Amino acid sequence: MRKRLLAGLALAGAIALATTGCSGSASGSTGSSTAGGGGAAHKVITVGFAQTGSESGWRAANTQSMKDAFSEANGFKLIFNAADNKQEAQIAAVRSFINQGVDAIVIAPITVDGWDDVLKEAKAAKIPVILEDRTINVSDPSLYAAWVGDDFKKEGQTAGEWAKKTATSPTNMVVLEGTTGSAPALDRATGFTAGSAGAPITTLASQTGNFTRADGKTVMEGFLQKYGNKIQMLFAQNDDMGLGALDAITAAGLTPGKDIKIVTIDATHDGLQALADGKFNYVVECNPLLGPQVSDLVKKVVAGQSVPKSQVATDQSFTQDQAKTALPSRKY
Ligand code: GYE
Repeated sequence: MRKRLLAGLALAGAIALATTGCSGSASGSTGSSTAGGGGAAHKVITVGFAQTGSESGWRAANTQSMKDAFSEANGFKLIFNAADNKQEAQIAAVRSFINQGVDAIVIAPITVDGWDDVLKEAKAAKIPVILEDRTINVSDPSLYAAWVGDDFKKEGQTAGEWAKKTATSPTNMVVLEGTTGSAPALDRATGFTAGSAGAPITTLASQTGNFTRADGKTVMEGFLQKYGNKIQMLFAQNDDMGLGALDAITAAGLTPGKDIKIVTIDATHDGLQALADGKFNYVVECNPLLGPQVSDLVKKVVAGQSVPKSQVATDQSFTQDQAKTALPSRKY
């Protein structure tokens, strides 16, 4: 009963927004929290969060940031699901949130494609969807209210520019790619190509390591078996795969950071430690602490307020010396 009434209010709110031109939250529900002030009690906002999985240090920091932001003390009830990086499992989690009648759904989409159907179902149920971290390809952008995340293409470009500066003579490179079909894997590759354009770099091999240490190690072992000491540079699309590769490189009798120059993306604590220790050569940051921004968006969308369609976090990059300075106060 109550749910239906709320849905009705949501529809009225959506129409009102549409007619006033605030299309940013057209799919927003207005029924879940009372207006601020006036002493009225605020209703708890129930949020289903479909996380990718637990593949990396970045992901652990992102999950923690989201759990902290969507706390009971902040007025939320969080239903958390981690999909082990399986798209079908993530879509099933979103469907279950819809069936539970949550007030809002947050998704960190594993891959860019395949979202249309379930997002249409959420829209039909008048449940707003907010995307965090990764982006998606979707037929109709009004299927989600907002996205907040990092600029993966720029991260790749920064890594590529470093590679170009470093490759002063012909250089053989291998690449450890992230999850196939994910926005960061696609965009970091595009960005790297743009940033390193014109450099005398030959890519010997490029393969997915699924953003994990274990696969980074296994795939790097394969690269080393095939190409041995021909490999002079490694671009790992995240820290964890680079960290896994360190084991393989050392086991092959080579010195990481010297025989093989390494650039990674994320700048987690472990990644910056490897950089400070001279095992990595350059690390580009990707900020995982998105929880406060996402929870703010959810509150506004649920209250029927208009929100920016996309918000991009700012990232920096680190040399070995800069890592030494940054490490003591690094939060993740
Ligand atoms: O770089 C990687 C993680 O989507 C930006 O996913 C995120 C990526 C991050 O597993 O470590």
